[in-house]
Amino acid sequence: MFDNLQDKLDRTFKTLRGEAALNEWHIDNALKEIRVALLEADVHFKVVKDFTNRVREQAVGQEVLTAFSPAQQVTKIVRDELQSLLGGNEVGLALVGSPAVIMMVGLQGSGKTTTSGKLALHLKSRGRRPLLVPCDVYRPAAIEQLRIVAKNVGVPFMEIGESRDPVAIATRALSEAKTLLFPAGRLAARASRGTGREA
Ligand SMILES: Nc1nc2c(ncn2[C@@H]2O[C@H](COP(=O)(O)OP(=O)(O)OP(=O)(O)O)[C@@H](O)[C@H]2O)c(=O)[nH]1
Ligand SMILES: [Mg+2]
Repeated sequence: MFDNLQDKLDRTFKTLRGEAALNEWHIDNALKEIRVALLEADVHFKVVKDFTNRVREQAVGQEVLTAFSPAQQVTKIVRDELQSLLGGNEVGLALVGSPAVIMMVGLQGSGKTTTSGKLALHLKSRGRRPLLVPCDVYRPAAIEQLRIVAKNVGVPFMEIGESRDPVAIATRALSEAKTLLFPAGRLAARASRGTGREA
């Protein structure tokens, strides 16, 4: 998704680079491309609208800095705005405890299951060992969906059997995750050493 966005932005900036001076027409054309690129990258249309408005305002109203070409200036504005759109600074995922627990909460259909799969894949690629656990016990299809997602991203999935008690499921998930992280031998060794820090 981001590769596609990058390609599109690169192409837009390349077109601008050929211009000695940028007028509103150039900027609007570039923004049209950027708008499509962001929408295709799944950015909400209101966010896209605000974003392109902010870029346009700055690009049109800016003073001409002779050290930079007009295209470079527009590129910088877009870059700065994109960075602030994404929150300004990079903030890592706060994973606390071992096992670290992430609970997905959200309205129906807001993307909890899909995001769980993406997160699991991301964390797996960073060397963590995620376990996906369904605590939505009211819809059998939700459990099945998470099972399929887990299989697709290649991470373990905890079967909940007949249990319909989310607290009991979550409690068991913690101990299952511990067993996954610290198989029997290692768990016993840790207990006898009585060490504090966990992986
Ligand atoms: N465009 C887009 N669609 C998404 C995204 N994440 C999820 N979806 C889609 O939104 C729909 C609902 O996603 P789910 O992950 O099932 O959402 P959920 O919150 O688990 O839904 P419930 O379990 O029914 O409450 C699915 O059709 C997903 O493919 C996303 O980032 N972008
Ligand atoms: Mg779901």
